[in-house]
Amino acid sequence: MNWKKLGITAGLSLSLALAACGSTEDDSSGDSGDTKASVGEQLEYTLTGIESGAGIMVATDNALKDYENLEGWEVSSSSSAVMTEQLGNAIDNEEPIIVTGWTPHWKFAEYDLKYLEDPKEVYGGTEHINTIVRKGFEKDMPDAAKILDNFKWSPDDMQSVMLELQEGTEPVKAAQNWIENNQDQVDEWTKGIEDGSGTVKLAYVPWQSEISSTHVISEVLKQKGFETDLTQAGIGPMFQAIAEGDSDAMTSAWLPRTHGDHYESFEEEFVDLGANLEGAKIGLVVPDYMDVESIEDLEPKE
Ligand code: PBE
Repeated sequence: MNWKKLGITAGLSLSLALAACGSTEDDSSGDSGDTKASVGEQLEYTLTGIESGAGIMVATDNALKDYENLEGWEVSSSSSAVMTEQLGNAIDNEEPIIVTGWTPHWKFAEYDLKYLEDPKEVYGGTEHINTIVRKGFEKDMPDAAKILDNFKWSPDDMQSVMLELQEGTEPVKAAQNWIENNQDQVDEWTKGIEDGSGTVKLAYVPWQSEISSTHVISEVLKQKGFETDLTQAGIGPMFQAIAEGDSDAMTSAWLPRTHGDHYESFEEEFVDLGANLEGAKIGLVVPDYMDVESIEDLEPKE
């Protein structure tokens, strides 16, 4: 089956596939004594992906090409929500699963997980998340631009907002809660800046990480008298909106690898204000109980 072609149902039916796979394992162990199905066999050679178009999915396609031992493997595409649901189900049953994962993410607060080593560095090393604004924004709205430029937080900060979103708190409320608990840090971002006016147009991809950063900076701008207008877009269209001046700013450029392609295709057409978060990461993530340490430990499909 070609998982890549299927939408969200692919993610849902994967659990059925896994269940079916479990029983195959039982049958075969009956035949061959204590021979255990390999991780690849148990997973039907499928990595659990997220939305196609995400940087991590592009990197995963590269991993499938670059690692010879991943011959015959595929990545399912569904959504981040389905991925985390499947991860949770697998962990409840102590079953194997390999997901496309990233940091910051609440799953690391919730479960014992590990990144598979990536000796070919297909997923890059440590990443940073940058704030990017349209050309002319700093001139048009210097105070708002200064706040965006000062915005800097840690993976733990972002993870805590993501966890609240996952627990069902509305994004605006989750952002307000974080600000309330971190007012000193926020005061540093707005230090010396007069109350402003006007609307700041923020673009973001509706991933929890981006929902978190965008709502936090939006609430901070609102505290300083600005209005904000939040638009959701895909990652490519988001870069394009900034490049064409339709949006003022975004806080979600994962670099250098994850969104490097988009960054390069619009380079020179926006202003990069630098990192708002250091220590991000993407890769293949598995539960700690799995006996796999490196992408190279996985076996090719027979
Ligand atoms: N993510 C979350 C995105 C960026 C933010 C890692 C899923 C991506 O892969 O493009």
